Parts: sequence; structure tokens; C-alpha cells
Amino acid sequence: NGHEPLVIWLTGLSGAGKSTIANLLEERLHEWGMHTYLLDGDNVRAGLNGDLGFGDADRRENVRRVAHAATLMVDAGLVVVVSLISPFAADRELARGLVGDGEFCEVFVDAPLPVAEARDPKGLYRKARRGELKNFTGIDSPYERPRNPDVHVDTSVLSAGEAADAILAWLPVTAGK
Ligand code: GGZ
Repeated sequence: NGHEPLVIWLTGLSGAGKSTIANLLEERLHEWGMHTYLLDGDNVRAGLNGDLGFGDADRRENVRRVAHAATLMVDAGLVVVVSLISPFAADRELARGLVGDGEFCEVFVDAPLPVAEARDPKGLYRKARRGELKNFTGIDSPYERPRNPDVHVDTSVLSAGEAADAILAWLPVTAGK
């Protein structure tokens, strides 16, 4: 019935469209009567993870804490949408292990770097190219592409709504487990 608690984990570059898709997902899930919570890098870094920066170790800690928070929320019965660059495969696997395989959907929100960079809604890529922002993902900080995501959406081809639909199409598969 698609009402089981789970984590929908969106990973991808800045500007790939994670937050836009996450907000659409929440809207649709609410229409279906589900209780959701969105854990977004921007919000979480303003509070819970306000002590963390963008070095590799801090990103790993960011992902680790969000994975634990998501697990608590799943225990409380929520559908949790996570929107984090989460650049390292090992940390995403740690998140899957914590939450449990059947309750975890890894979504690769994919856009070629030039496309994400051209969007540059906050001008961060521009700053990174100028050397005004260090350790920017895709420029001078790595992003490990998921090898075997549960869902792969290319936002240079799909609209945010189409991407959200592709993700929601995955959900009933989980619900039966
Ligand atoms: C990447 C950065 C950086 C650096 C600030 N590298 O597109 P945004 O602006 O709104 O979302 C990005 C957000 C990334 O935070 P995450 O918590 O998702 O990252 S991670 O999972 O790697 O811990 C971006 C902004 O923060 N931002 N500096 N150097 N993105």
C-alpha cells in the first residue's frame, strides 16, 4: 500500500535538483495521506549540523548524523526524504545499513556537471571557479556517482515532476516487503 515508513535518500551535485524534487515528493506523499519529514542539507546545516563544514570528514559526519536522525524518524513511522550531496559511496551505504535495506531508496539525482553549473542558482559554482569557495563538490571536491542506485533520474532530460513520478513509482515495490 506504499504506507510503510522508509527513507528516500536523494544524492547528487549541487544544482542537480534534489531540493526541488524533494519538495514535490513531499507534496505528493501528503496527497496520499503519508506523514513525511524532509532532512535537507541547507536546513540541517543551519542547526543540528551547524558545527560542520565542507571538508571530507565533516561531510561524512553530516551524512552519518542525518542517517541516524532518519532512522529515528522511520522508527516513528515517517516517510523521510533526505536531500544531501552525500558524495561518498561508503557513507551512503552506511545510511542504508542503519535504516535497513527494505526501507531505503537511494535516488541518484543526476545532472552533468556543466548543466548543474549553468543553473548555479546561488552563484556558488561561479565562486568556486574563481577560487573564492574551496572544496566545492564537482570542482575541487569529489563526488562518487552511485553505481547501483534504486532509482536514477537525469534532470537534464526529465522535469522535476517527471523525476518525482519516477521515484514514486518505486515505492509500491518497497511496501510489500
Ligand atoms: C558543496 C556547498 C559547499 C561546498 C556550500 N560544496 O546547492 P545548495 O548549496 O543549496 O546545496 C549545497 C549544500 C550542500 O550541503 P550538503 O549538506 O548537502 O553537502 S554534503 O552532503 O556533502 O555534506 C550548496 C551548499 O551547501 N554548499 N558550500 N563547498 N556544496
